Amino acid sequence: MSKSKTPSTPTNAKLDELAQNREDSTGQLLTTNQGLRVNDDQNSLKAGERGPTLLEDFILREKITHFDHERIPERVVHARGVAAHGYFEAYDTGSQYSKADFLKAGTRTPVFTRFSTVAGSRGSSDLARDVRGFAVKFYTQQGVFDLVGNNMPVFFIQDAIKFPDFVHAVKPEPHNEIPQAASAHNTFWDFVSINPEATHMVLWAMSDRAIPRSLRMMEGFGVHTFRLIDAAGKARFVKFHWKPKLGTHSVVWDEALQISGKDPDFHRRDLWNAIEDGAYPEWELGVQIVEEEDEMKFDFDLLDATKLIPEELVPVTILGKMVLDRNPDNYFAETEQVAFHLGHVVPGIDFSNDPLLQGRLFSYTDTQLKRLGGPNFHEIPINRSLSPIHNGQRDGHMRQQINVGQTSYSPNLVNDNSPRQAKQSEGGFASYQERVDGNKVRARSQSFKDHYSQARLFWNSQSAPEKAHIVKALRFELGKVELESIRERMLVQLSQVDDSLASRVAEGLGLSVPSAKGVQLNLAVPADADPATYQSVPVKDKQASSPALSIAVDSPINAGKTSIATRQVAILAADGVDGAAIASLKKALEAAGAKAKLVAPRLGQLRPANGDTLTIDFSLQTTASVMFDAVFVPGGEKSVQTLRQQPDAVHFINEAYKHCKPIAASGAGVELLKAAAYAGAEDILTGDGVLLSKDGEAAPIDSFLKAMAQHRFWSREMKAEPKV
Ligand code: HDD
Repeated sequence: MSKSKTPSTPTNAKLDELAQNREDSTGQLLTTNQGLRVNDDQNSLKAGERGPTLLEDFILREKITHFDHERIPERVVHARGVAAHGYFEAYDTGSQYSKADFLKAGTRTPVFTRFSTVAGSRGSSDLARDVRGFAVKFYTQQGVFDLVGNNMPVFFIQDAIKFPDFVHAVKPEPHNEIPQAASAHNTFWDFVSINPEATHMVLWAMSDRAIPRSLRMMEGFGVHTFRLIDAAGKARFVKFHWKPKLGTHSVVWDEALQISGKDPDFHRRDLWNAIEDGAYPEWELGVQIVEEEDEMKFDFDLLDATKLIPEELVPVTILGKMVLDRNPDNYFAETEQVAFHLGHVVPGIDFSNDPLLQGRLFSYTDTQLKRLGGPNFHEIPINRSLSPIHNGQRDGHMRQQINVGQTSYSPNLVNDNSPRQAKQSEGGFASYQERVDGNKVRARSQSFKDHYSQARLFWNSQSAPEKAHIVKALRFELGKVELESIRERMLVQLSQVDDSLASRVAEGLGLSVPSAKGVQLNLAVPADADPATYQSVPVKDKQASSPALSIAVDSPINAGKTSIATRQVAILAADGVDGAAIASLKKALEAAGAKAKLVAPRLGQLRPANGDTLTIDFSLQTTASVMFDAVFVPGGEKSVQTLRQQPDAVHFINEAYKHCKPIAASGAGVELLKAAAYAGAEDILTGDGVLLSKDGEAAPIDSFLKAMAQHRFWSREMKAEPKV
């Protein structure tokens, strides 16, 4: 149940403005929508107690009619999402690059941020293998600015005209609407196997980035090249980045599959709880800046959304931070009705000619018209700008504003030409005057045609465990593909990236990598086209790898981010457990901002050996190891004996070990670990990230906390991987 907001709940100008639309029924009398107090809401109006219901019953009709109309179309993509309020605070770096007011040092701007998966329906699981949407609405003093990005810096296609095809291919297949929220099916892989421009993004989607541990632990990217315009009118190209304070971390695929069953709301719940607990998620916003004169200096095109700028070539300049500090009051009113659009910009921010971006500039308003039912969606409270709105736009469904006066046209003399155009010096938006000249063509620039170099850069930049995860993901996904021809063509695509990648995937599929000779890898061109016009242009790799692309614990993204704040630890216990060990672990975890939860064979009160009582948080039936980051088994002969008799307790350890999580045990707790050793994990007691203390010794708390900062111990699973 949602906690009521206390007066100390953080607020900001947007939240204050929303207050006029909030309704709180606490202590109130029931009314109709007309404010009429209702005397009986349990019985419809009938002709006699056992007679037919009367048409006269306006109360029944109002209630049922409203109910019948409750649903609106879900978003055609990014249907499943979760959002939170917060603020963006600018550092002193932004003003030299952009005249946007919200980037002036110290300025605090309210934001509403929505995270989403892409392919699944509104009710699908949070842990689908998928790209995550990362959309931020800034309520600036100069109007709304939306940064509508993803948690991956590139995209599947280069031109917006292909978006409906791509989405149709990844969504459930049209004849039977299977599978839900999954790319592991024929049509997705058919599409990407003949659209080589997707190859780079496919590797991202098969990587650990597609199964985040938490929405609070993922990066965000604006993907396209945008422009920042400074006060003197000078433009620079930029790529936007969000860097999470808690580092970038993922779960493993087997874990994701199980979380989807045990708690499909895992990410949603995690975000909600963190904010309710005051552990406010935080990201820094940064930009990679490219001077206009350097536009052509790269071996890829800045306008091509399937390419990233390696951070080693152009480092990220941090402009400010975003803190999410308040959950919405109402999911539908806020999270569902929020309407993002790339075309919501403020002076100081402008576009590039990226053809994917250009098409998006059309799509977002168009989709809101359908989804939210008309042109007044900007008046819905969550979408309302904080800066005043004055123009000649009038009427339409559900108009809220009551525009006074005789004129709704411009220019006019009847009302002294009001509202008049704003000069740039008054904050008027003027598009950047880029010089453009060219023939009207339907074409793709030759500079967009290298589809493999950056896919290879990404692959080369992954640590050995990350590579192993990509291989396994491809084996899983292609294993679900029913047509062998698609599997084979994908192997050819992968062999263009890296031979070992292709052969490792092929082995799992029981195939060998076919020769690329004669295979048409790009079907998005006429069959009789000259291959030179569509084949990938090989670029001599200037950069073999980009450490910034890895999310290994020692990668630059995670450097120095050793906090274990908000991590969840399961303490497995039964009656007779060593209460002192639990107390000291809880104390240490609390001090580090992490959470300890007591998991026992049943709910209720636990009776430790020292005579205390402790409240059990979960029974073994109501939770599972996949809900936690680490596990601790305290000693206490009786407790451990009980747990050893419980298959769920043994499985809990077994699974946590398999998912490479830190495990600690003190005293007799080690016996439960021994019972959990499975084939391939006989050395569970000596595995990396397993911390033990003998009877009479203190629990290995310090080393356990340090191990948690390592996130996972991939060496355990790497033992089973062939050396490459
Ligand atoms: Fe999109 C929603 C991100 C390409 C058309 N998109 C949507 C959302 C995000 C993105 C985060 C959810 C917004 C929310 O939370 O309400 N989309 C991206 C990124 C892209 C991208 C990072 C590539 C770089 N999108 C893209 C293209 C098109 C669209 C090429 C169409 C030509 N996207 C839409 C849409 C959606 C949408 C159909 C569905 C719901 C909505 O807009 O409001 O208009």
